[in-house]
Amino acid sequence: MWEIVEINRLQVDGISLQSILSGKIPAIVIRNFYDEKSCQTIINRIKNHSQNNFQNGKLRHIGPFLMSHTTDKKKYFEDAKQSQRIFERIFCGIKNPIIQICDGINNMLPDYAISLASEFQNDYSPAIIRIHENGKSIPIHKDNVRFEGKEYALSGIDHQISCVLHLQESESGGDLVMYDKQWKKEDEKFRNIDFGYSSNVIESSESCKMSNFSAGDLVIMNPNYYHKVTKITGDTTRITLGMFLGFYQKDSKIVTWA
Ligand SMILES: O=C(O)CCC(=O)C(=O)O
Repeated sequence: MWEIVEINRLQVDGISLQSILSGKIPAIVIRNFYDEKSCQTIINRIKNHSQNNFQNGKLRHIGPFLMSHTTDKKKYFEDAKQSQRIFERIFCGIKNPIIQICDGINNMLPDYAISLASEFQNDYSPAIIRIHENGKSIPIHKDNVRFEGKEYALSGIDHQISCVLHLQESESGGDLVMYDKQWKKEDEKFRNIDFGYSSNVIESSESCKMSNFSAGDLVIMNPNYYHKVTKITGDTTRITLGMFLGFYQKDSKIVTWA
């Protein structure tokens, strides 16, 4: 059975990460990875960061996403710089979740050095906070900077892993579905015009669904496997912090970005 593995913080090891990279398991969920009270502090600060836009549903994310800037590097790096200052304010005086995720990964792979990705002295964006409101879903897609990010030096990584920290849950929906199928170039014929892929791409592939997330849970997955997030319902927005890890095997180096 291809199933998401739930572990606690003490059980994490390099083997589990290897299993994600090889596709043996779709994802790991680390329960209570980040403390709930700090999640609440972050949510309150996000609301204050842009009160009007939060209330009228216009604030969709904080921090740029490289995949939305594949042909506009200049803007991506400008926005990335600005996002670092915003994150500093949001995480001021509490444990920075980005650092906590990096420390957690470093504990799993102590032989690797981990740092924020940079290119010609430009730092990449360290993370993206996503605010998903009622009715929002994320269609079937994959994330693969080696293919999508050809303009960026980062596209030279060997492997990519995705980390999603849950900060607030919606009343219902917002489930993560993962398919036992890796993206390959021939699949581009199934690509939608705007974003994601037609469901034909995962036809007859085994899938698994994770639906009971709580604030503070961390999901680690191989984003080259097709995945989607089901429709969110209810008045409470689903808020997550996402970041990627890129592995340079030969140099035992991990870089992070969003
Ligand atoms: O929010 C999630 O659970 C997954 C987000 C996602 O699809 C991604 O990071 O590629």
